Amino acid sequence: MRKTILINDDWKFVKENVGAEKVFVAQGEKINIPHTWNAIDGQDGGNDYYRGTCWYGKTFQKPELYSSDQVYLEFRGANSTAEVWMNNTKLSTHDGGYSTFRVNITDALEEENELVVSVDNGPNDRVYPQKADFTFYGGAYRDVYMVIVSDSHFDMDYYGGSGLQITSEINERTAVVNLKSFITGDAKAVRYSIEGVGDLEVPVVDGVASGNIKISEVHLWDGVEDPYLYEAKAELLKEGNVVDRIDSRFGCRTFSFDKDKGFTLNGRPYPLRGVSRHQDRIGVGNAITKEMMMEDMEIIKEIGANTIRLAHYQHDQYFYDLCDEYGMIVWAEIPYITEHMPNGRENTITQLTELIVQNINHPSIFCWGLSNEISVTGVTDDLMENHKTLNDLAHSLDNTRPTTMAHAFMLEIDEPLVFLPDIMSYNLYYGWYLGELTDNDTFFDDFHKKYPDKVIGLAEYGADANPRLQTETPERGDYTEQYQSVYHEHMLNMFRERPYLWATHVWNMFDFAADGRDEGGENGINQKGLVTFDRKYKKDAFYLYKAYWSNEPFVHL
Ligand code: GCB
Repeated sequence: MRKTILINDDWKFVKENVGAEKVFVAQGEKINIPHTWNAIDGQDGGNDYYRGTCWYGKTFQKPELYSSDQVYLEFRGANSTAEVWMNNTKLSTHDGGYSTFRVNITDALEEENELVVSVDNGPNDRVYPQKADFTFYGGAYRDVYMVIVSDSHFDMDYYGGSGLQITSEINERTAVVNLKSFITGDAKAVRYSIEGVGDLEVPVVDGVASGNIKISEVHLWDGVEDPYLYEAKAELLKEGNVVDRIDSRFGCRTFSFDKDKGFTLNGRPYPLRGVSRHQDRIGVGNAITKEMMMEDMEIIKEIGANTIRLAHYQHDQYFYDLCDEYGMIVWAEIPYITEHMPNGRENTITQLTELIVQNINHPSIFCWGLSNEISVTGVTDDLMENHKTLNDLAHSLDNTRPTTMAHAFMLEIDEPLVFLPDIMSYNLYYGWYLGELTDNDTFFDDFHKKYPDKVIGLAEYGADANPRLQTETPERGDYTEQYQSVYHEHMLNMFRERPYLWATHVWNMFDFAADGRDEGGENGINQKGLVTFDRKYKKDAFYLYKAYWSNEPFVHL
């Protein structure tokens, strides 16, 4: 039976590129994971934070195993390239700093083991992201697990997917739930069950087991009002015994993106008004805890948002879980951002595959984001081809959700790239970086007039505000809380008259580190958050949104 052991504690860390064999000799600093080496220097401005290779090491005794057991290490996120070594043998390399990856260490195990992991956040031309307005904190900054399974098991190599994929089709009050697993080894059958509904045994054919369970009178997953989750279980059977088991939650819902009504959920218009989230926070960078994630979610709930764009990369599994539980409508995306790199095509493909395969069961996810502002340095044939590949890939891995993109304002609305994804959005900053606030209105009016049949949304909009800067005469570019509020009040009123927008996402819920910045009285921080980087101070614009979005009466003292 599967055993999952958290192995975050008691690692050694060396902040220089010493090489695998020297990590323990060098007597590294004792640390626990989650860990980043840029917690401070990635947040202090100057764009001079350490980007390179550092080393993590850990010794451990061989766990108790049956002879045919398989042992995997599971890293939930190491930014951005990780190499895993066991007892001086390199076992694998993973490119991409925000997705889960697994390594089979079974054959390398000895009685006493030295596990060594190099993590590199240095620049290169093949792994995304390389250029963007946020700090690329290096490190093994999410949980690490050891997973022990018997030789027959639900697939651990399937891009780090859970080995169980759940989709549902809903007709009237009945849902037909498809459960599908990928299996390693020679087990012959899988028993699926949905708690409170029923179960079903199916054979394994060519490494795949698939079956449908019907739910009559389905309880829908219905957004923030009623995010109902079902519990599914898959048991792998060999000679009558259960040899592996995985659990997954899922939700049943229908939705559409309509050119006139915007987003509809379970048959009714469901206006999406929301925020974007970067994961990092002051002092710890991206090495955040579950409590911090929960705090973020509570703040997002308090403001009354019903959708989150999880920018600009794959977020922690725990955060997607929270989105399921809180009923958030999620835009999930890969960090294919700012500048297309011809040598990075392969990486966009693996990152998108990992995003989708690892997250396909989350009912909160409603679209897959292919890229962000990728056209700022021009739309080349190579970029276009790559997007076609990604768009097709997303459809082939998941035919239940649309693809989307966040376009830069300078991408002409007639460019073929605009309409490449199923639904699309623009990032607009009129009234902040350039132009007038009313240019936002005009942009959408012109677009809608020209393309009334196309579904469009607003993926980003915002203005920086430093709470230490206050004024009675707010003006664009002054970094005051007052201007931030003027800006957002205009946008809120603009949305009211344009119900066709499929979603709007404030940039950003929280201030975040962008070490290249030095402006508005702060170093290294993008201050477009409605809440400060330490989550301690809610800016005036936070309360503005709360007044517009939340049903609760409140007094802001
Ligand atoms: C954008 C980017 C985002 C930046 C934001 C800004 O369009 O997509 O990553 O942080 O603008 O604040 O300038």
